[in-house]
Amino acid sequence: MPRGSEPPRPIARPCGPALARAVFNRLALALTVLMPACLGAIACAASLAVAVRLPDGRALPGVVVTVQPLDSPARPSPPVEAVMDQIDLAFSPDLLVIPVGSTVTFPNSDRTSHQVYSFSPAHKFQLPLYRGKPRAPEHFDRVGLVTLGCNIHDNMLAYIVVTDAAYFGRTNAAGVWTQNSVQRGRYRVALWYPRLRDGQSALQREVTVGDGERAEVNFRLEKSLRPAPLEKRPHSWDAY
Ligand SMILES: [Cu+2]
Repeated sequence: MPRGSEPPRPIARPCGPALARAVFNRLALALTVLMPACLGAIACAASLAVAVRLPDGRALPGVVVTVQPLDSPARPSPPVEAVMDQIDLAFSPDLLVIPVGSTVTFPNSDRTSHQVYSFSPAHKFQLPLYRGKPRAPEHFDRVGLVTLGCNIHDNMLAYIVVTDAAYFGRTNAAGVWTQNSVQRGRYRVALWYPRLRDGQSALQREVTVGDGERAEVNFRLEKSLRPAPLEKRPHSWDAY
């Protein structure tokens, strides 16, 4: 019989156990192909650790750490939707670090009304006297420090750090902040904390992160902390 006249053969389509085996084999093949690339990427991933200590050597928790690339344009993190509540006549939390372009909602969980405001150039606003949930979140589209207060209660104080940093966070109880999967390159590491007295230059440091290495930056403050602004009020900026 000429080849062209062979009767059409049914196409074999695996099903049941055969289908499971076929899927498994394909996954195994994909993993075999991809694994060397993944291992390479993991091997190349670098980490950055930033430690902050007081002049007497004690660790300082809660410090805001921002990391900006020096060899490339800013790479801000994606915006987030954050919440800053008002509980027992205090902002909660009273320190937020958010990527530029983020929004913050200011619910009021107290029985009394609050009137939240900011005179900071990075975001001036005032919410009308309210309880419960305000109408719309505030949009923070400029980099900078925003200091918040309440027109009714002078002891209410909070900070929002709006940043376009590639990486950011806060130091933990050991005074250390660590970022994994850092791209290689030169960076400027900067610190912010409400009670710092050191000058700007002492609070910044350049660091070069190479492939696969753990880079470390150690800050030892030169000056002791200024007194907490509202010493007797609850606050959380020491937390992390
Ligand atoms: Cu208030």
